[in-house]
Amino acid sequence: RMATDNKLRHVTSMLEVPSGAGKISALHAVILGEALASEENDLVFPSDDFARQAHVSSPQQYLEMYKRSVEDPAGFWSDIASQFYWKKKWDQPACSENFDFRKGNISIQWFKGGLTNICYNCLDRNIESGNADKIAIYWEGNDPGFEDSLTYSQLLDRVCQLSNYLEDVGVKKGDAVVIYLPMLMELPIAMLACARIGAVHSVVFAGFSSESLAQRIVDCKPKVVITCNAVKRGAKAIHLKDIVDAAFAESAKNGISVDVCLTYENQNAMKREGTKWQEGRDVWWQDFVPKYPTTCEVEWVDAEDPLFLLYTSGSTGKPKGVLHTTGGYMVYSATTFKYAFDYKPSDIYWCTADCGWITGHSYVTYGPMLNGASVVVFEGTPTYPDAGRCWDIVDKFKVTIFYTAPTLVRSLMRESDEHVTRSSRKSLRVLGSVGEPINPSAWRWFFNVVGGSRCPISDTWWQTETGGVMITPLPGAWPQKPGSATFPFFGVQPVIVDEKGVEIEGECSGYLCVKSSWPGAFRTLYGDHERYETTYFKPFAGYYFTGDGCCRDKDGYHWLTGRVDDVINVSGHRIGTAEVESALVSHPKCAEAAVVGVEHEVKGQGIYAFVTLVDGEPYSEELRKSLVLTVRKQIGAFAAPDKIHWAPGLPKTRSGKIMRRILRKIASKQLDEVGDTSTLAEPHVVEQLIELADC
Ligand code: 6R9
Repeated sequence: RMATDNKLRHVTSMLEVPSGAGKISALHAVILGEALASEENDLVFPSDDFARQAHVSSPQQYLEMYKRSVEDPAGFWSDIASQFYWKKKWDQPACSENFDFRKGNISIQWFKGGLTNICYNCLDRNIESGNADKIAIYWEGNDPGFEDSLTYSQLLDRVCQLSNYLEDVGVKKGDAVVIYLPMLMELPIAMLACARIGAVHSVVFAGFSSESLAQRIVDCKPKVVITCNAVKRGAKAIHLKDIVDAAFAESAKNGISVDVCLTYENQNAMKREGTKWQEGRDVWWQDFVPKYPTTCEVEWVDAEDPLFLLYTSGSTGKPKGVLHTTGGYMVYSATTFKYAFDYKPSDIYWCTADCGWITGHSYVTYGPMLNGASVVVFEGTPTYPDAGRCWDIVDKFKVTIFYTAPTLVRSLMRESDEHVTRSSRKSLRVLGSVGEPINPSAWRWFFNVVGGSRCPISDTWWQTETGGVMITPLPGAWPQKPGSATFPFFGVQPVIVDEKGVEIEGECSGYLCVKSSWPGAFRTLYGDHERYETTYFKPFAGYYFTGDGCCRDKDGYHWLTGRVDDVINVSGHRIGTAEVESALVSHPKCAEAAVVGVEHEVKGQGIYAFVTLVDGEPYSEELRKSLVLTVRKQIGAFAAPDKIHWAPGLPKTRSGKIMRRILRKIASKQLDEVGDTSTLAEPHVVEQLIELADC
């Protein structure tokens, strides 16, 4: 401990803190050491052994790199980008941006004019540098004993066959392809195959309902949808193809039809016999794809050509198609992967996220494969057959880096520690957390019980929109505080602003914004640049607004406090309250609905719905079930309300706006904090709601 304190003080005297580079002044506090020492008990230091071998092994080294990254972003990122293969180098400045809507349209460009291909950089480039026989994917099925693996060269063969097939059925550069698959190896294969030919993939999480899938199909109009017949989740088999068929029927009502539905026969879950089939549109993957050649020309694309679309929830009902482009995303996902997890070529890396979410894009597929990593892909659920499954998998593959979500940590924490301690886990060296704030008690359990008190935890804060990690500890560089995402990644300039959009310095709390672009930033919302500007750049002029609240403590550490908009975070899944409300009101017996998030022990937040029924309809358990079912059907099981609160009326202002602040207090039973209700159109509804709380 003493040694580290001295190290921090020593850094102080050596480091010249530049003025003007905003964030560095906040970091300055940390370097001063005194502030840190006052919270000694809350700090967790990396071991000297870990720090010694880390890519970034001291605050000083971090600060030197960070300083350059914000003072000369183009130079910093160009040096890193040069490590990738470019068919042609960018001929314009590496970065151009307008972050201020008052000066014109928001635009972000990185490496414009450069020609590259992310699939080539993931596969061909690693194979050429001697990794042909290195395992790219270790696949672990839902049921223990089902497993598979692919080396980098085998993966390239599979990807090329699919690329050739897609080209053969008419998919061209810029065309959208929807992928609706569980965590089979075919999922990353399909992503990479699209990227190889310049097609834009849009992966839809296979837990989404047919209606959600249809909504996305209608929005991006794919030529091809890639799916499988069925998947096993725990002991249950789910017919995915039926869901896709229902989505096609729904899309057709909106005049959108899909030419080809490429269906993988997932024999581990179910044989193909009995699958509903539409000749001419539906095609079995196994009958065609393997017949294609295992080499396929690369489509060289501009750095600013789109790579993928990923729909995410916002504060209005319609999901937003977040668009990422190629060059910047490639450089950013690879670099954040390397540093946030201190990745080394000998690591075996496992991220439990599904490729249906951004974490699976950046940290199952692209980031790791750009680094030539061996990645574990797990099809199943972490508690099947029992709560020790994750640690069995860690021991089986000798996983060294394990990246997961706080909700999983909390759910496993409730089970007996024996599920953990029956395994060795000695291969582990770095742990990671993402998706929501990790509460200090879960952090400590993860650190002590899972990581044997020896593995730093990278609590990575970021978003679908940011493409990669934005605020994270670099393991080995900083002493950690359980529950804090710590400091910004290279090139990221987070600021905290007040409600007027004025930057607040030092110890403070407010709205988290970002001041300038980073290569992994999303470039637009598909088909709706105006909504992009309105949602993210207009709330606080001159900044990207994240939608999150954040505190910065006296040492400059960042503590994320959750969403400040109408988005709730259930088990790390983003759900717009408006989406759930519109599903509820589509029920013939529901007149009105208002949804808020409430604290939930395992999920982080639970969904709490206030429902007003159409005139005269009596409450019943049956009706409650049917409302919940409607949400499951329209969005997916993960969005099902935890609680339906019958509401004869909702608290509204005289102008008709629902007062969610009051609903949140009622939902969390903080009745003495309901506050002033005199501005309500009908103040008595609050009492009614309180009376009905336990019905
Ligand atoms: C990567 C991902 C983004 C929202 C984000 C924030 C929350 C994510 C977090 C975190 C605290 C962390 N969030 N990581 N909050 N600490 N380490 O999750 O993307 O699904 O778009 O969600 O998740 O609220 O705004 P996405």
